[in-house]
Amino acid sequence: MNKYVESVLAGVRDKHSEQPEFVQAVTEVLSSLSPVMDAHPEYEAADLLNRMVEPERMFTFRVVWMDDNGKYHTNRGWRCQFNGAIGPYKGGLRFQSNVNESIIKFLGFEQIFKNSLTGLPIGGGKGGSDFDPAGKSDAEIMRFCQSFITALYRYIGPDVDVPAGDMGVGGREIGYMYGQYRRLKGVWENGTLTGKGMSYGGSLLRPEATGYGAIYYLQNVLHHFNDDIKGKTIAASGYGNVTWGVCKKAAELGAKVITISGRHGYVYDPDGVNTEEKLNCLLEIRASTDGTIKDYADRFNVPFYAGQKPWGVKADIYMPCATQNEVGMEEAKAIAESGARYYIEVSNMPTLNDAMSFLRSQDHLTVAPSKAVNAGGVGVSALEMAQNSERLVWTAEEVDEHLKAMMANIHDSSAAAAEEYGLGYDLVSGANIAGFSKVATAMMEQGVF
Ligand code: 2IT
Repeated sequence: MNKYVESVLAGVRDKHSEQPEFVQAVTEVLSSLSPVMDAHPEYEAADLLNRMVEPERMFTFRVVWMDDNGKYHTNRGWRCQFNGAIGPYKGGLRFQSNVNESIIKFLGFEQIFKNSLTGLPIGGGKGGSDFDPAGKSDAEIMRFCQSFITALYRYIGPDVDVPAGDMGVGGREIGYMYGQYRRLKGVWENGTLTGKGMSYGGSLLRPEATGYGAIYYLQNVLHHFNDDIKGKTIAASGYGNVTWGVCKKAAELGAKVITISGRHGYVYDPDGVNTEEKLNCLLEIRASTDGTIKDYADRFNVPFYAGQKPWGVKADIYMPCATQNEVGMEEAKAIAESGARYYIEVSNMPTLNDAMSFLRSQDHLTVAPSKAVNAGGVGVSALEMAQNSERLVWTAEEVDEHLKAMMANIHDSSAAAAEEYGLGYDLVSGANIAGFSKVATAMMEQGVF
């Protein structure tokens, strides 16, 4: 490993030992950058890597809200404005009880390179709260969102920082946040949030974009091997917005998603999650306050494996779509033994470092990284910003064309970056190098700060 990369990594591990997810994400990216640092000594001279692993700014704030019984609750909110070298900070908000500084920083760090890969002018950011939306009424969600944005509104804006959804934050939450933002600022600045409803400036296809983009990316990988998606079986995890989009596009292209999963276990549906009724069932489970993925198994009379993950099921393609760290060493071994040929990460950082190294070392497996595969989501968010600033609405066909071209470009530029450094068809290193290079160039050109 390049000495400079090694020293920066050692520093991050030392300084942030209490932030394991952040250390993991930094390790994954920096491990790919040795050949770049060898070729560009000027980056070390400018101490570029130490600058990149430190957020430009990050803040926490108090979010107080009242439940339906008149009782007060206090949560913590975060926003990390990690890197603004190529555009306004851009990234989602995650509402989940396990959210902490490490998780927000890992997501923000990933977002820098992901957003760069889209080819659009967006910097990296992320935010959220340790608020748990499960079981909350609509009125409670509204009061929480209003309180959250009251604390944050001074620090965001269409040219400053543009939040969006992530886990626990969908169209409903974005609506309540935009309503409060508009009330506080008294201006029509709908480009300050993305993932909006269509009635006030949302983009067609934004809900589908992450899942559709992942399948388009997969098609590019298959194309590289003269392979085709038609007839393929896909083992996926999760059952949220991203998994839904993956199932929908896979079905349209003649592939079958045969597993989906939740906290309590996984569903095996050999016919595939591919009818309108099945796809809608996912949406219903997500929208209900007490639904679980087992409801799907009961309704469609397919097996449910309580307490288990789908890894090891026989499938052509694996697509983890649930959350970070869902695949450790044990799961990676099961995946390698399953005979699958493609491991396509979708959720942010689903694979632990050692499991990722193991999977990448398997000759029969092609591995693709989440920061490239799931970039269609934030990419269409950037298209939503463009539509908002132009005060017009693109058709679904126009958005889809852009999304397809974007995913092809992300795949091709990653492959080209790996090739340039003599790494062969290495989509993981390639994505890190391609994403890094644009941000590095912008930082160098803008001087030291
Ligand atoms: O992880 C992600 O890229 C997102 N949650 C979407 C971010 C965005 O700004 O659309």
